[in-house]
Amino acid sequence: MKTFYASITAAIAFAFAAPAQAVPTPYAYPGIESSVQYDFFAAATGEVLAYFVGSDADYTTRIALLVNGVDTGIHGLDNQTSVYGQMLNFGSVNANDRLVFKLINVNSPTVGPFYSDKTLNADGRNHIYAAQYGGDSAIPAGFAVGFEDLPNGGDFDYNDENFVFVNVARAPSDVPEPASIALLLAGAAGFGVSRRAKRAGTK
Ligand SMILES: [Ca+2]
Ligand SMILES: [Ca+2]
Repeated sequence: MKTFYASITAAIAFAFAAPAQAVPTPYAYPGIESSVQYDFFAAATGEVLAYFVGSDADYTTRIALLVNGVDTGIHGLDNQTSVYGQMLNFGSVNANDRLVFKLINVNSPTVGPFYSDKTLNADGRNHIYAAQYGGDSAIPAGFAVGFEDLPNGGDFDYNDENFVFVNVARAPSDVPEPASIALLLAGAAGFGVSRRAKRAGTK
């Protein structure tokens, strides 16, 4: 019996120690330019970390960071050689420092660079999509960001190099996701219908 309980305990411990590896959600509307702008800030005073998620791209790219408009000079996580969960430390920043991520094309330097801030992109296109990520066994919780590496947005699949950035917050003034707006509108419309129905005495 002791052995039975021991193996059950071991099985439970294993289940909690090695959860299934979740992967940040891919961009939901490939082919369509993301309309959501992201203004990133340091959530707290401390290190900003980048974790490599994956890449579906022919170009060779790396990630870099501007803090309050100044390039840290640190870049890495080559998309052709990095593995899931590989980390790059951008060093320490102060809470509320403005963060702009920059995708560098290593072999074709005339392509890009592309920034998380759309207004800095030479083509004026939005080259990232982003979403909160809860973390997994290899990558902590943070902001999942996928880059589009083609000039003018190319195929807009936003999977050309993907990361999770840690110690990053989004500006509260940013516009909500289109999906959230649609839900809000649907909710408001439903509320209006039920009020009208009540007034008309049909329900
Ligand atoms: Ca791709
Ligand atoms: Ca692409």
